[in-house]
Amino acid sequence: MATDQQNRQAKSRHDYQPPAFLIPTIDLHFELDSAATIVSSVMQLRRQTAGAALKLDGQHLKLLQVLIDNKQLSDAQYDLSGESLTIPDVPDAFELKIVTQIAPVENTALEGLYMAGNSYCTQCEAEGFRRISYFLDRPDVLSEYRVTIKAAAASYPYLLSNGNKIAEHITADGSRIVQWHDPFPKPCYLFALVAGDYDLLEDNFITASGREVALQLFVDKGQAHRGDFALQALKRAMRWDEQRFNLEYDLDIYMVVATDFFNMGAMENKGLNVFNSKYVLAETATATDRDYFNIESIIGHEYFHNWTGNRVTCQDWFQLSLKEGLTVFRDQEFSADMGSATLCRIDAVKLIRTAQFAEDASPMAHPIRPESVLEMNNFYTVTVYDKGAEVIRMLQTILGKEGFAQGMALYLKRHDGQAATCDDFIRAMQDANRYDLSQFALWYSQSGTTQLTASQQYDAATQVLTLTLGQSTAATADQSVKKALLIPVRIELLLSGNEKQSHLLLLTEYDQVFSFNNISNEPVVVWLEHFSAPVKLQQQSSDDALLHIAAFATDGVARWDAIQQFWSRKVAEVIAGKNAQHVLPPKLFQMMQSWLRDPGDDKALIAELLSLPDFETLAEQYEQIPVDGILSALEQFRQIIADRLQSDFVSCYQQVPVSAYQYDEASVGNRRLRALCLGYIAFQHNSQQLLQAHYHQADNMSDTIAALMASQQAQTDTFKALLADFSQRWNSDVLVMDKAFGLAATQPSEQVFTSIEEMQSHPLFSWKNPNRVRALFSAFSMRNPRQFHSADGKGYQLLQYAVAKMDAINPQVAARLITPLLSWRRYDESRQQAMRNVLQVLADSSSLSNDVFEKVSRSLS
Ligand code: 0A1
Ligand code: ZN
Repeated sequence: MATDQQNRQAKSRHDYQPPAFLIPTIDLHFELDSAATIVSSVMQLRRQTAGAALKLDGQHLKLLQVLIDNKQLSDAQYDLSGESLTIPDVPDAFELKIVTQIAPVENTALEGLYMAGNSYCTQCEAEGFRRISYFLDRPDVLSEYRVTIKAAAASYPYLLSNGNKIAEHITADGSRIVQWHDPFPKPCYLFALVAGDYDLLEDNFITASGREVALQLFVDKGQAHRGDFALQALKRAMRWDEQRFNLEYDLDIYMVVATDFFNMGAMENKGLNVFNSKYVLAETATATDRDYFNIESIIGHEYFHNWTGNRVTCQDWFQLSLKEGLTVFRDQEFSADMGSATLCRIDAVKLIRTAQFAEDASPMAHPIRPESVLEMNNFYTVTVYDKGAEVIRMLQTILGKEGFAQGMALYLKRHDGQAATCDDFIRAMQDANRYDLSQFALWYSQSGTTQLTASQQYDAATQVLTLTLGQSTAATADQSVKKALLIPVRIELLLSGNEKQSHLLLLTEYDQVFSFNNISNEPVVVWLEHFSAPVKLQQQSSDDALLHIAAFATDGVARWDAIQQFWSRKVAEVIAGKNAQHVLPPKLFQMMQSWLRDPGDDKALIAELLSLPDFETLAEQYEQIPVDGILSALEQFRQIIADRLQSDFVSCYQQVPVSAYQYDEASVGNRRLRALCLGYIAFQHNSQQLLQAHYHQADNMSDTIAALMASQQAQTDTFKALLADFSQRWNSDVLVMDKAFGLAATQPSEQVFTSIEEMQSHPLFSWKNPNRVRALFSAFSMRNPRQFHSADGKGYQLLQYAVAKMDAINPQVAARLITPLLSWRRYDESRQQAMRNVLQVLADSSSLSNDVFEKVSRSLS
């Protein structure tokens, strides 16, 4: 590791100390200027800890003035070393005024106040407020905010901040001055400011208790026609939270701003959400079904944070899952109620089985409540968010929907207006239900993926069924000793003659036996129905039993799961040297054929049942990932299926109804199944015409993308022509060009390297925009296993180039980009070498950010 002068000090959860001072009110003044914004902050402070000096956080700030109770301090009265402002001698209660100057135009990290094109925008979570002014930048310091913004009136018609607008006027010299007041005390990470010229969409919502809330959606000029879906989704989310959890919105206005410059998906700032525009803007011609789904779910997510995150926030950042796991769970429940619950669940399960299991097996493994953090931005992870949501879901499974809702109500009542902990949440659930959750709480402190082993024994004479469950969790990079967890295992028994039984088993020991009497015949057991716990399942069932489950289980997720497990077994057999043709039983094809011939109403599920598992899911079944073996097995199976069921794919494709675009469950299912068929048909030599027709006849982006992806995956000549046409047609629309970048970057052929090179000089590509960089490079490293893992190491070098370049611009995005390289130990000797080499090059660089440093150093140690 290069010697570094920086102060890189990881923090531990156990070192938490309450703040030495509180800041009940803050009055902020902004004079906006892209190169020299003046921020003046007037705060009331109250001492909590006797004798303590006042130490405020600050980064990249030019300090102009410090005053205590209106008296200016001399340089000798404070210390500005490191990234803080320390004032040793302060009274117990006083007014502190701080004036700083910042340069939004130089802020390419997009944390704090930055320029998003011609607009000003902020992002303060997790620790961005310290780039705006000196402050106690921690979530347990809650203040009431008054904000005044001044900017040139003509260029900035909208000057926005949290809460209610209380005044607006234009001065004689043409400045606009707007004042905001947020009555709800909040931590500074929820502060937001936006200034710009936008198109505005307006609507309103009447809450259950009859209050009217103004809804305002701000989008870039010319984009108003793409805003309606998000606005409607917001209203659905508001209604849903009232109905499901009895939670009403609390301010008179709710604003959403869409920006193309954003590090993440969106941000729940009180009353003023900021969204990555790809999660707001949609119209039939530009947005896929997946885009519509994401918009609804993220609009819901940010809205639901108003209670789980804002009204009750986190004591410290180690508690992040308190708001994120819970809010992801809430948005998943919302999405399930709005569309296909089965498909939502399948999506969530895929994410856990790919990215989350991979994270558990990586040097960055951590519990949903991390113990040690160098750079907080590195812990907005799939573990904290999505495994966190699984943990909440298990609570609901154990306590029941009603019991869970009571726990939620108690939690919100107890902690409204406070900064709480994960333990507070568990305690509320426990108290509301009089249920001992002490063992369950281990899910918060234990990292790693638990292996569940399941077997069955049936005694025909006594009619007793005995089920045996076992759990074990291997040591992870961060933790060696693992205890037995409380694991809710939902099962279904498929008996003869269509008889079925459902049970919930609570596994509390390492090994446990469950007996069932009066079972008239040996059932097929569906284990872990609906993925009732985020674990890896090893079951002793036969191939036949898996196919039986795929055909007959009640739960669609369980059906899909069974066939996924079936394929993963078959892939393993081929890797072990068996012939791909021979390992597939005729029964499999009969079943697939019957689905294609009579797909019924749930066509989206049928499309999932007919899909092979993806590379990333299969990879997680292996400690050492056999890259070439998995890819080759998948390719063989895909060709075999395409050949064997060729005519069925064609007739199903022709029979699925096509109608003018609508985003609803049935039409989404139709498009998905047609796209699935097209994907297999593309592997026939004579498919070119159909691919072209699908592309040219498409009246919506889902169908367009389906044609592009099918021709891309089958490596047809058509792909090049279609992508050229597509890029030409949309060459001035960034939102769609991101899809073109993604398609270029996921080509399975070596051509990908040239394409990525070319796309970097596209007029719309910019290293300063995270969406562009992710569209090209994350797509390549995370969705193009064939070329990313190219045996000559070219893929790794390309990613290293992108990470190094990005780290100087936007460390947070750079650190996310590097993820696939961290797990180098899981590949074969020569790939290990190639990956380690590029990591070492990064480690040797003298100017690494904390973000990238934390990951590279954990990976190489
Ligand atoms: N709290 C937001 C996600 C978010 C986190 C960090 C950010 O910048 C570092 C931005 C957004 C959410 O869960 O939606
Ligand atoms: Zn969130």
